[in-house]
Amino acid sequence: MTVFTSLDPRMDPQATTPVPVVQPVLAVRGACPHDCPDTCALVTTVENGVAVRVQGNAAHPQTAGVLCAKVARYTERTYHPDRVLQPLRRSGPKGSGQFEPVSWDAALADIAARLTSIAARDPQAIMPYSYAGTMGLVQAESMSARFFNRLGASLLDRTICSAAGGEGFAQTLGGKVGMKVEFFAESRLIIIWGSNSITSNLHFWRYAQQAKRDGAKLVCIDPRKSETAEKCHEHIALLPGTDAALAFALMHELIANDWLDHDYIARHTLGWEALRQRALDWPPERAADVCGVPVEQIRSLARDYGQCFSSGEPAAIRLNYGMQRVRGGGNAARAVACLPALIGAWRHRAGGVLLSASGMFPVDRQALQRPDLLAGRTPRTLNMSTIGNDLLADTSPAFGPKVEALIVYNSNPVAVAPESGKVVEGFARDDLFTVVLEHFQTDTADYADYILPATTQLEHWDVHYSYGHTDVLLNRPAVAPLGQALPNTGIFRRLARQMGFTDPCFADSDEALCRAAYGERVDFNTLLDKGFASLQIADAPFADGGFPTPSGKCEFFSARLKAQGLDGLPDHVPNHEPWGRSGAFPLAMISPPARNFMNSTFVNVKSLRDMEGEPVLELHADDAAARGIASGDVVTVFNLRGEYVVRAEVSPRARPGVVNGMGIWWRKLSLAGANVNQLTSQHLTDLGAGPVFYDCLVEVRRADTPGTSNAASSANTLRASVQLQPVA
Ligand SMILES: Nc1nc2c(c(=O)[nH]1)N[C@H]1C(S)=C(S)[C@@H](COP(=O)(O)OP(=O)(O)OC[C@H]3O[C@@H](n4cnc5c(=O)[nH]c(N)nc54)[C@H](O)[C@@H]3O)O[C@H]1N2
Ligand SMILES: Nc1nc2c(c(=O)[nH]1)N[C@H]1C(S)=C(S)[C@@H](COP(=O)(O)OP(=O)(O)OC[C@H]3O[C@@H](n4cnc5c(=O)[nH]c(N)nc54)[C@H](O)[C@@H]3O)O[C@H]1N2
Ligand SMILES: [Mo]
Repeated sequence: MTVFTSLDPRMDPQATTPVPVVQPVLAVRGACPHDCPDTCALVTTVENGVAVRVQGNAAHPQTAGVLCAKVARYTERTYHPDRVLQPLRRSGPKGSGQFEPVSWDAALADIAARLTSIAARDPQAIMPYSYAGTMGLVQAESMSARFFNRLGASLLDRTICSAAGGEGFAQTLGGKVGMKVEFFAESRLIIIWGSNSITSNLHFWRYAQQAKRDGAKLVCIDPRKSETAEKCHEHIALLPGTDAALAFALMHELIANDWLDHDYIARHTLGWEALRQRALDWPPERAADVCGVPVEQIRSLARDYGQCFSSGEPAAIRLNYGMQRVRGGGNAARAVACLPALIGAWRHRAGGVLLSASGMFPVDRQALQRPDLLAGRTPRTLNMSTIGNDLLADTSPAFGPKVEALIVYNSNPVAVAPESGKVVEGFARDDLFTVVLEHFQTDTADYADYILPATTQLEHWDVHYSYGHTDVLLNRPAVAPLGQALPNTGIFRRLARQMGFTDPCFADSDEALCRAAYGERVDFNTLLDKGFASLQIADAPFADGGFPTPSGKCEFFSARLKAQGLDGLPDHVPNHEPWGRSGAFPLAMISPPARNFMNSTFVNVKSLRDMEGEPVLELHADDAAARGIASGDVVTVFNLRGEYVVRAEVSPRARPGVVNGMGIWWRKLSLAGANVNQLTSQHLTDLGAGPVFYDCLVEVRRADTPGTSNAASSANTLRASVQLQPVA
C-alpha cells in the first residue's frame, strides 16, 4: 500500500512541500466523518489524483471492511456536480438562493469588515452555529473555536442530539462511559433500547447478530417496528416518551422477585433505598398503562433480565439517543442507566449499558479550542436547539444583544432544527448577516449572504474519536481540495488573519492540530502507520465500581441534581405533549433517521435519494382507515406550529396512535417545500436542555380532503377553540 503523506499548501500554511507529483494508484487510509456511532476506518483508492473508490478498512476490527450504503458512495458526494467550489455572494433577495461567484480575497475582506464592526459594539451579537456534519476534532472544534474565542462571540450549547441522555448518564454513571461494544457479541440478553441499529449503528448490529447466533435473546424497545425490531425476538412498541415508566416497572419486578445483586448495590451504588421506594410505585400494570403495551411483555422482559442475574449470565443494554428526544429524556436515560447495577451486570465484560463511548476518549480540548483566548471574557451561551427563537429575539437584559451575524459550519439548521417556521423566519431577517461554510447549497445556504466552499473528508486532515467504539482514527487527505475549496480550519485561519488576530495558534497546521488533539495520550506514530489506535480500557471497566461520578459509585441519587433544585432521583417525566388520543391532535409523531441519509446529509445524492423514494409518513391501518387514507395518498401532517406534505404509507411499522415521519429531507427536495421539523417544537428536555423532536402531537389529513387542503388555515381555526396540552 502506498500511503499518501504530502500536504496541499492550502491545508498547511507552514508546509513547504508542493502538491505531490501524482502517483498512478494510491490507497489512502482515512476515517468516516459522519455523525454515526460506528466511525469507520476507510481506505480510499486514488487514481491519477482522483478518488475512485471508498472502502471499509479490513484491518480495523470495528469496521471489518464493511461500509454502509451511504459512505460506500462517498465519492459521489465529493465529486457531485452541485459541489460549491468557489466563494459565493448573495445576488438576489435573502433566501432566494441566488448567488454570484466572488474571489476569496473579496469575500474574506467583506466578511471581516462586517464582523469587525459588529464586534466593536458587542461581539456577542455574533453567533457561531455548528454540529456534526463532520465529527473530526480538527475540522469541527479547533480553528473555529479559537476564532470565536478570540472574537468573544456568543458561545453555543451544542444540544441538538445527545444533551438529555448525555446529562442523564453524567449524573448517574459520571459521563458517556459504558461497555466496550465488541463484548456485546458475548452477551446472553441484549436489550436494544431506542435504537434502530441496522440503520444507525450497523457495526454494533454485527455483534448482536453474533450473540444471537450463539443463543442470546434480543429485545427491542421502540415505538416503531424498525428494521432492527423485526429481527429481534421481542419488540416492545411503547408510546414515545414512556421509557422511564418501563424502566421503573423492570426495577419493581427485580425487587419483587429479589433478582438483585445486593453486594454490588451495597458497595457500588448511592441512593438505593430511595430508588427502591420509587420503583415500588411502578407495578407493571401501571407502566403497561402508561407505555401502552401488554403487561405480560414487561413481566417477561423483567424475568429475562432477572434470570441473567440468577444464572450469572451477562445482560447488556444498547441504549441510543432515540429515546431521549422527549421532555423526560434525561430522566429516562438516568433510569435505564441504573438497571445494570441492580443485577450486577457490570461484573461481566459482556454486561452493562452503552449509550455513548465518547467520554472515554482523552481529547485535549483545551489545546484544540484554546479557551484562554477568551481572555477573561464570559460570553453568553445560546442553545442551538432554540435557534428559531434566538434569531427572532430582540436585545434585552435577559437575552443580551440581538443576533446580528451568524456563521454556520458543519450543520444545516434550516432543515434539522425544530420548529422550522421560526428558524426560516429568523434566517430570512434582512438585518442578519449570514455566512455558511458548506459543500452544497443546502436549505440553510439558501439564506446565506456568503457561501464559502469547504473540503470533504477526502480532501483534508482530521483525527477522530467515536461514540460507538473505543478506537482513535486518523484521516489523511486522499486528494487535493477540489476547485477553490478549503478545509474549515483553512477558512477560519484566513478569516483570523484578515481580522488581525495575530496569536501564533492561528498558524498551526492541520497536521499539528491532529497531533494536539490527544497529545501524548495516543501514539501518533501508530495512527500514521495503521490509521487507528485502540484506547487502553479495562474489559469490564466497572466490575468493581470506580464510576467517574463524584462518589465513584453509580449514583441512583445525584446530589448534584439536588443542588440544582431538581429531584435527586430519576423519575418518569411525561411528555410536553402527552398522547391521549383525543383533542385536535390525537397522533404522536416521531421522526427517526432514514437509512440512506445521515440526518440531512446525502439527501441531494440522487442514488441514495432514489433508494428512499419520497418523504414518507408511516401510519397504522386503524389510524389510516379512520381518516380515509390509503398507502400512496399525499397527506398533510399538521399541528399549531405548521404543516408538511408527505406520501402516506399504511404500515405495520407504525403502532396505533403513533405516526413515523421518516428522515430529515431537505425542504426544497420535499413534496411541498417543508419537512417534518415544520411541526416539531422548541420545548426542551428535563436535563441538558436538548430538543424534543419525538414529543410532538399532530393530526393527518388527505391533502385533497375538501376544506382542509390548507391545513395551516384549519390549524388556525382550531387554534381558536383548542389548546395543546399545557406545558408544565
Ligand atoms: N443511516 C443513518 N444513520 C444514522 C443517522 C441517520 O440519520 N441515518 N443519524 C445518526 C445520529 S445523528 C445519531 S444521534 C445516531 C443515533 O440516532 P438515533 O436517533 O438514536 O437513531 P436510531 O438508532 O435510528 O434510533 C432511533 C430509534 O428510536 C426510536 N424512538 C423514537 N422515540 C422513542 C421513544 O420515546 N422511546 C424509545 N424507546 N424509542 C424511540 C425510533 O423509532 C428509532 O427507531 O445515529 C446516527 N446514525
Ligand atoms: N425531526 C428530527 N430532527 C432532527 C433529528 C431527528 O431525529 N428528527 N435528529 C437530530 C440529530 S440527532 C442531529 S445530530 C441533528 C443533525 O444536524 P446537523 O449536524 O446539522 O446534520 P446534517 O443535517 O447532516 O448537516 C450537516 C451539514 O454539514 C455539512 N458538512 C459536512 N462536512 C463538512 C465540513 O467538513 N465542513 C463544512 N463546512 N460543512 C460540512 C454537510 O454538507 C451538511 O449539510 O439533526 C437533528 N434533527
Ligand atoms: Mo445525532
